[in-house]
Amino acid sequence: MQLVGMLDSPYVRRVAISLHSLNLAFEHLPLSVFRNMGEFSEINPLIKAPTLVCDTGEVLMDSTLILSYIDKLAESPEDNPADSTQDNPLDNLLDSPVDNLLDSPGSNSMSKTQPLMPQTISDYASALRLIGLGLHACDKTVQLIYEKDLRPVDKQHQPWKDRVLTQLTAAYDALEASAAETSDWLVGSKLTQADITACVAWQFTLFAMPDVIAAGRYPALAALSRRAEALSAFRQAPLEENWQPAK
Ligand SMILES: N[C@@H](CCC(=O)N[C@@H](CS)C(=O)NCC(=O)O)C(=O)O
Repeated sequence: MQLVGMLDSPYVRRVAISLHSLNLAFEHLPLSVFRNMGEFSEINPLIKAPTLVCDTGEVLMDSTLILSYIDKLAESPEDNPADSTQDNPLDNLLDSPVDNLLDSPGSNSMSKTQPLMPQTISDYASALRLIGLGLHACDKTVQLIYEKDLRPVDKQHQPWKDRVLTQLTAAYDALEASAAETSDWLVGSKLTQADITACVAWQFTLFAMPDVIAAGRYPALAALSRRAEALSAFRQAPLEENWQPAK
């Protein structure tokens, strides 16, 4: 299985972290949708990151669809031998928050994986809501980047940027409220896709558009992000080389 795309894309990074958390073996091809268009389009002519090339040859797009595939894959271990070179996902999922801060690449006593989506319908709905907020924050940050970097200055439209910023802030306000309600992970006592997506979004915005969000207004989200970024699954998928998560 190959994951195509750079980890400075939050959509690629949430997939990579999920694959590490689920202990699924994959090859990462860090191709840029801008700088490596030719090579990318040979794999996926739509040039969309993330792209996942399945072992069956099927080419998938869209992080949420890819995650739905890999959740299914993790449920069928006979189809997908766990990668023995990777960390035990239970390090991430079952340890206490304090232990999670201490987990180190190298522990490796894989027995079984925990799904990244909660099992009960109410927790499942809570996770979907939070994932929606995190994805919205990613989408709005990307819109601001494209407006700033791709559109000529004289074509930029301030009312549009203001609208996008309002939407971005609303997403982080809602995530902060949810993070402040729990002293554990966002949904229950185990890391879920809600935590992965929210924390990936948060670091992406701070990295790509550091001036648009008043980070100090989001202490609970920042604390959640610190715990998440300390996990081996997150550390194995840094946003870029030598990158350090914002505190
Ligand atoms: N909803 C998609 C968004 C993916 C996305 O927008 N990826 C960006 C990279 S961050 C991309 O491929 N941009 C190139 C383009 O859209 O032309 C997902 O969740 O995967």
